[in-house]
This record gives sequence, structure tokens and C-alpha cells, in this order.
Amino acid sequence: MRSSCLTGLALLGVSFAAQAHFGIVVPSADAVADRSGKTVTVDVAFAHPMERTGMTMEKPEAFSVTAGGKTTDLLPRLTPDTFYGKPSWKTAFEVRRPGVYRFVLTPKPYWEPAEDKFIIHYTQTVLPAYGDEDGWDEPLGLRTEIVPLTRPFGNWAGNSFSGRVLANGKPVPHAEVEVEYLNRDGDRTPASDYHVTQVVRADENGIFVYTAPWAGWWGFAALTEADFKIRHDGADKDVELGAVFWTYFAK
Ligand SMILES: [Cu+2]
Repeated sequence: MRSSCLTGLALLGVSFAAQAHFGIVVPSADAVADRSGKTVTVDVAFAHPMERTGMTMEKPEAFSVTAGGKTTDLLPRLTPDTFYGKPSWKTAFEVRRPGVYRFVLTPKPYWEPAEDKFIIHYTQTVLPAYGDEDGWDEPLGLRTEIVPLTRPFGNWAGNSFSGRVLANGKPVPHAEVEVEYLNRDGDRTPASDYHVTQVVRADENGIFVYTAPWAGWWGFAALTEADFKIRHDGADKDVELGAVFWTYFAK
């Protein structure tokens, strides 16, 4: 029932948020403090984070890191990997100087037959290094993105995370935001299907708040429908856009 996007629930016409998929960009450390220089591994994947099932991710369209106003293309540095048993990508990134490193993924459109649409999750995460904490609150100018209102690092479990959902640079009133825990080691068992994905709605200014109940990486996915279609088997298909943001809460 839970192993893919295709579920009996979908066939019954029941709209269940429990099979939420997320673009994933998660580094091996939530901050870099070591002065001697440190290499982090960044995982790039497409998966159901809480249920621990993967989806195949083709080589992304773009993957970069922005810090101090400078953007570095990391696409050539991605190497194949697996995530929850499905093809994914990763890169080793050496953090040489202080900065707030913003990793941004643009995947290729993912065709989802169960939903008769394409999915594109623009996914980002922020890695602070060597004490720098500037620039985390600036929009990156993505087609759609979550701009954090809470500093997206140095937070405790139990803190609230707030962000603003933008599409084409403008707030998205009442945007639906899906929230999931990255259950990497399987240490959490959802109390019911309803607990797999948490759902919050943004206010009229596109602002949402969610309080993380326990430590770890949490993903926030604000979903909107694209104002364009993509051709598939001779027909124009809808495109779901996700603005996905990953942030860590410490114990
Ligand atoms: Cu899925």
C-alpha cells in the first residue's frame, strides 16, 4: 500500500496526503564548525521521506550552491547513488570559508502516471559554516520557493519554523504546505496513515508556521500548479510545482 505513488487509495478516488513525495537535498552535517576545512556529503534524491521509499531520480537539470553572492555549478560533480533503494545522486562538497551555503536543486520533470501529471520540486537547503549567518532570508529567485522567516539553522526540536511561499516572486496566499520527517533510520513509526505527512496552510500572505516535534531533518513542500503544461504521449499534462525546503532541528 505504501511502497509507491500508485496506491489503492488513489484508485478509490480518495485524496490522501500520506503518499507525499519530496525532492531531497540533505547534507551530512547541519552546520560546519571545524576551522581546518570540512567536506560534507550532500544527498540529492526524490522520495517519500517518512515512509522510506524512494523514487528514481534522473540526473537533475541543475544543482548549485550559492554563498556570498557567488553561485557554483555542482551538476558536474554529482555522482550516482541510491536513496531508499532507488537511484539518486550525491556530491562531496568542501567548505573552505565562512558562509551561508544555499544548495538548490532543479530536477527534470518527473512523470507520475498515478496522478496523470508531471512533478517538479525545486528543492533547497542551507548549510552555515564557520560562524557566518548572513543571507539566509533572501529569496533566490526560483520559479517557486520557500523563503525562511525563521533562521533555518541552529534550531531546537520544539522550535517553530516559519516561511513564506513564493511563486514567480510573489506570495502564494493559502498555499498548502506538506511537512515530513526524514525517517532515514526508520526510528519513527507513524501513528496512522494521517501522521505520515503533516499539512499546514499558509495565510493570505503566503506565510506558514510549523513546530517540529522531534529532532532531525524536516522537509517542507509548498505545492502549486504550474502555469504551463508539458507534452506527454501527445497530450498536454498538468505540472505540479513544489517549493521544497529542508532544515534541521537539534535535540
Ligand atoms: Cu511519490
